[in-house]
This record gives sequence, structure tokens and C-alpha cells, in this order.
Amino acid sequence: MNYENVIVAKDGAIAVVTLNRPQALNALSYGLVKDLSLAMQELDQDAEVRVIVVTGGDKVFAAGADIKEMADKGPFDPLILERLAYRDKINKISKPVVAAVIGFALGGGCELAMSCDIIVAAENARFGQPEVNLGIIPGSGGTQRLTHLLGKHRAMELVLTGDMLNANDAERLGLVNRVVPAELCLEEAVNIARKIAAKPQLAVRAAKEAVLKSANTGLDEGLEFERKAFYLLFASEDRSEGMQAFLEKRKAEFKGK
Ligand code: DAK
Repeated sequence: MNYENVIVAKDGAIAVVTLNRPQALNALSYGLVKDLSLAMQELDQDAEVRVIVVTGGDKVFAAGADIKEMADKGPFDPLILERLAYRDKINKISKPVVAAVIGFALGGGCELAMSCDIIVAAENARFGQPEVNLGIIPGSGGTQRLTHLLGKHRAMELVLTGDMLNANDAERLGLVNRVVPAELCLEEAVNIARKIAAKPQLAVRAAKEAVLKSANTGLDEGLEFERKAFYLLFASEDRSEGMQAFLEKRKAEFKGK
């Protein structure tokens, strides 16, 4: 797995993808979005990998789309349209994705973190949607995801002022799962990933899908989806093994079947 703009490191069931344009604060150029998308799609298909961790390294998560690259583009420039297609694929990754956010997560960077399933933030993390300062608005889900996560008024303030949230406020408002010292951020994300990787994977996949469903459907439809997924899992070998192991007071051995 060789990509110019991301580094992929696999360790058993965990893959860590590191954005790698530190000189531009990991600004999300077309090339970076494309590499990230292709790497994550490849990992999603990799039977060995169960959980993906996304990080920007030890200084910055991502300072948003690459403004230098975007400045002279029109709305129908292939670079903008193709970027959108690659970006959409990141939202469709079926395996759990944990973000380890150190430093700035702004604009597209904040949106990338929000499209992950769990966010571990370093004490120095800063989240924001400063697009309004450039005469645009968030374009990869920021107005929608922030509103779902924080409620209308808080989302509105962030999107209209472009102000940043610090890590503690982000945790208090429910934007991130937890805040840890920067030097422990990736380790904590990997620990969470390992915990998930040890669970029966059919249940993990169904659980992710069901939780995501809640953002896109009404309650009745969401409950129906949950019920069907629940029944389906009753037919799995891992379900029998999980329950039998509990009854026999032993550790379950899951096979992903
Ligand atoms: N793009 C390009 N270069 C960037 C950059 C960015 N977003 N952010 C930083 N850099 C570059 C700087 O230009 C500088 O490069 P040199 O001048 O040294 O060559 C280098 O990174 C270091 O940055 P600073 O010198 O500015 O560092 P500071 O620590 O002083 O400030 C900062 C850090 C993060 C506060 C500041 O750099 C900053 O405000 N950056 C811009 C943040 C921003 O506005 N982000 C939102 C971008 S708009 C789309 C969907 C969504 C989007 C696009 C398309 N489609 C549907 C197609 C998303 C849009 C956005 O994210």
C-alpha cells in the first residue's frame, strides 16, 4: 500500500492511516483526499483489518481543504467534482473508523473527524468550520453533522463565526469521545480500536450501520432497521458462541461468521 499523501501501517487487525502533508498542515488537497479514500477503501476490503485509525500525526490533524489549490477553481472543475466522489467513499467505509486528533481539525479536517465513528482528541486539539471566512460554507457535511452532534444553536455559532472549539469544550458538547494528552492520543485511539477488533465482527458491522442509520432516518424506520439486523445476527455462529461462552463461563472465540 504505497500512497504519496498518506502512510498506512498495519498491525494485525488494526490499520493506522496517517495524513502526510505536514508542510501544509495536512491541508486536504485533491491528491490527499484521493489517497486517503483509496487507502481506506483498500483497508475496508482487507480481511485482516477490522478497525481503521485515522490520524494527522503528532502536530496537526488537518487544516481543511487546500486553499492554494482551490483558489482558482470553478464549481464544475473536475478536480472539485472528483474530489467529492472520493470524499463520499470515505463516508461509506463499513469498518469502524477511529480518529486521533492532535492540533487543528478545521474545515474539511473537522468534517473528516466527524465522519469517523469515534474521536479521541488531544488536549491541544482545535475544531472549527472557518469556511465562512473564505466566502464559502462547509461542503463535506459540516453543517449537517455539527447540527446533529451539537444542536442547532451551537452549530450555527461555529458555522457563522468560524470560531474554534478547544478540546475540552468539544468533549463537553459531545463532539469528541475523550480528551487525552497529545502524546497518548494515537495510543488511546489504537486501544479503542483493539477493543472493537476483539468483538464479533458481524455484530460490529451491523451495530455501526444501525447507529449511522439513526442520523438518516426517522425513528420508526431506524427501529425497523435495527430489528432486522438484530434478527439476522441471531443466525450467526458468533451469536451462538457468544451466548454459549457466557453460559459456560469461558472466553468466546469469534470467527466472524
Ligand atoms: N490550505 C493550504 N495551505 C494551508 C492551509 C490550507 N487550508 N492551512 C495552512 N496552510 C499552509 C499555510 O499557507 C502555510 O504555508 P506556507 O505559507 O508556509 O507555505 C503553512 O500551512 C503553515 O500555516 P500557517 O503559517 O498559517 O500556520 P499557523 O500556525 O500560523 O496557523 C492555521 C494555523 C490552521 C490557524 C492557519 O494556517 C489557517 O487558518 N489555515 C486555514 C484554515 C481554513 O480556513 N480551513 C478551511 C479551508 S476550506 C469540498 C468540500 C469541502 C471543502 C472543499 C471542497 N467539495 C464539496 C468539493 C472544504 C473546504 C475547507 O476546508
